[in-house]
Amino acid sequence: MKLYTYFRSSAAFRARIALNLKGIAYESAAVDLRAPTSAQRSAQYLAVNPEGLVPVLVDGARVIRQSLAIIEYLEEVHPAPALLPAEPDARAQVRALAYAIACDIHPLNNLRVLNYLRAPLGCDAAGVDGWYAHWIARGFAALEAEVAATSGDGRHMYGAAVTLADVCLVPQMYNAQRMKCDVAPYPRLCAIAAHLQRLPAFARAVPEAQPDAC
Ligand SMILES: N[C@@H](CCC(=O)N[C@@H](CS)C(=O)NCC(=O)O)C(=O)O
Repeated sequence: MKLYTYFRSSAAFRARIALNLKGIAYESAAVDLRAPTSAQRSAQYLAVNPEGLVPVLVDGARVIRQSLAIIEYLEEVHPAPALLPAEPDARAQVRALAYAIACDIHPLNNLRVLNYLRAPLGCDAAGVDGWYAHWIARGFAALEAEVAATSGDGRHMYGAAVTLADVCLVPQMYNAQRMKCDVAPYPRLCAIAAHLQRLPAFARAVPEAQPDAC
């Protein structure tokens, strides 16, 4: 398999964790999102993904966009270890936690959104940082309350095994800390992320361990 990735992309980070958890070897194809390169908007990359976003997974003739679609594809073709529980309500709860991050926090703080705030909207650095921190705080406060009920052991978002929700939390927590957001008000999320970050599949997926890291 081949993964179009960028070391700092949290959506690609999710896909890397899932590939590692499932023990799937893959080749990395780096897409440098930084200006002035902005390779995600090159004609060559837009031919792979017209959305101009990473990650993209290529498996033979299959080209799969969107990190959650990629992870659910991996779940279907490599069911073990499972990232979704077997029981329907539990699956829905895990997806709800994952979507709260991937659909409601991450898109508001994506590179193209932050760039649009800078220009044309004219926000200064403090305004952009404030925007970022605001949406982390709104999202993490809700998740902190939710995991009080869903975590089975204080080390996982749901139950006592790694799920899709954990795969989404770690990159979001990594980015929040990189952006110097105050995460102290979310001790449960911090404890879960601290545990997960030590697992080899998560540790090998971190931005600084990627071949394109610089
Ligand atoms: N919903 C997409 C989001 C992908 C996404 O936003 N990727 C970011 C990096 S984390 C990106 O490629 N940004 C490029 C840009 O904003 O120009 C997914 O889950 O795959």
